[in-house]
Amino acid sequence: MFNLILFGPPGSGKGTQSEKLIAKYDFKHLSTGDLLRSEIAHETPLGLEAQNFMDKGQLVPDEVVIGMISSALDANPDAKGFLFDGFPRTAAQAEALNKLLELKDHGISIMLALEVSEEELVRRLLKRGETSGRTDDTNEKVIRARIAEYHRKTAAVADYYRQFDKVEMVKGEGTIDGIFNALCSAIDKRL
Ligand code: B4P
Repeated sequence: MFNLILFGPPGSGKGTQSEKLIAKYDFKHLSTGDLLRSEIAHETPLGLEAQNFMDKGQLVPDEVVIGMISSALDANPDAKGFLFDGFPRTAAQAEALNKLLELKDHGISIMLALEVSEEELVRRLLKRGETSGRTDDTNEKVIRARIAEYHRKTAAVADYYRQFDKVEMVKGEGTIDGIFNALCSAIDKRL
């Protein structure tokens, strides 16, 4: 089983590149952002709780996202590998993921970390906000809060995987296809 984490700040292209990677490698895509937005769209109690955090640019509580990932892993017993997109985002989520994968005798094969400057992130997310209908993309203050939350709680998650030599940094600025090719080369070296 090949399990990949696509990592990076908000707007770094995780969702964009995930779509291309799952088409090429047949990973099962698990995006906590997409799972949360689906709960919001269905107006479930979990979705209503999550929306409060997302609208402020804050991370949703760990127990909520860990529960979602645990159910998604159980629901896909035959997957050849998972692409985790936007998860783990805290040290507690990284530890929980480790335990969940250990139960299946597996681990993380590689973390691909996209690097993008803050001004480019803000520019991309504001642009997406013009058409996406995502409330967390329309307000620059909320976008900057998401980036600050990334530096406060998420960036250090890469250090956790670095100690096991699992991290490959990839420049996340340039053409979408150029970035995709760089991600594929890093994967192919470890497949
Ligand atoms: P996510 O849904 O994970 O999304 P994101 O970080 O905003 O964006 P992503 O990096 O996927 O960017 P994309 O490819 O779309 O998170 C949203 C919220 O959900 C979080 O703030 C948090 O509240 C909550 N959440 C999710 N997971 C959580 C967790 N594990 N724990 C707690 N809370 C959690 O790209 C952005 C834009 O850039 C797009 O418009 C795209 O077209 C454009 N773009 C992409 N690549 C480009 C390129 N090379 N050049 C130019 N533009 C590009």
